[in-house]
Amino acid sequence: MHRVTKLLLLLSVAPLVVTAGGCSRSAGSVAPAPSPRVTSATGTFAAYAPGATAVTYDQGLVPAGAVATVSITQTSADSRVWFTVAGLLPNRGYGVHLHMNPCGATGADAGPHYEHHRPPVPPSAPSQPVPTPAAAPASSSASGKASASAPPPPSPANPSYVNPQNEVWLDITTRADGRGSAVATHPWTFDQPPRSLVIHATPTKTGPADAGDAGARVACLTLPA
Ligand SMILES: [Cu+2]
Repeated sequence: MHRVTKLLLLLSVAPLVVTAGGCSRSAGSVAPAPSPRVTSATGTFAAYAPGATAVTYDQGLVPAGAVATVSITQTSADSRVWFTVAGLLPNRGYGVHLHMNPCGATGADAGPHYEHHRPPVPPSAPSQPVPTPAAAPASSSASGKASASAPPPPSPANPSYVNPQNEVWLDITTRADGRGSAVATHPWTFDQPPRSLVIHATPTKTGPADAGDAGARVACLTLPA
């Protein structure tokens, strides 16, 4: 009986204590949402010079004087990249991506694509047409072509990793006036800062063997660190 009484007492007091501690200044003190972080760069393309922000490597495709702007906005949970350009060839497709390194004397200096660390689960692709051995009955492991259990490793041309969900692709088709723009949004933020935007000669491919390939790097805009 004693124990029961004590227990009841405790139970009836505990909520009071919690309430008393928890209700201080609760009204009107909603934590302000963190303001989005914005990184942006604008540049006028010209032949390479040390320290240049915007470099054209092929003035036939990205004429000197073309102007590009990129703006990256990140909240705590997602990101949005906006790209606009003027002064390119009219009615033409270009591949555009964020890359890891600042621009340099050659297109290669921009390094690889920015690739998000946590690749999305490969889409449950309509199972790759498994070559059905025409008449050969159960050739077991003889075909040697990998049991389907292991996930595909990341590779420069693996569409499971090199895709616009896992990287930042901003391909454009210019209008008749040579302007173009693109927006890419992702449900993640950058775990490393991309340092450049690269314009390629052709639209980005997505095939199993050539995912991410967009031809020559014809121009580059350096982003601030
Ligand atoms: Cu690229």
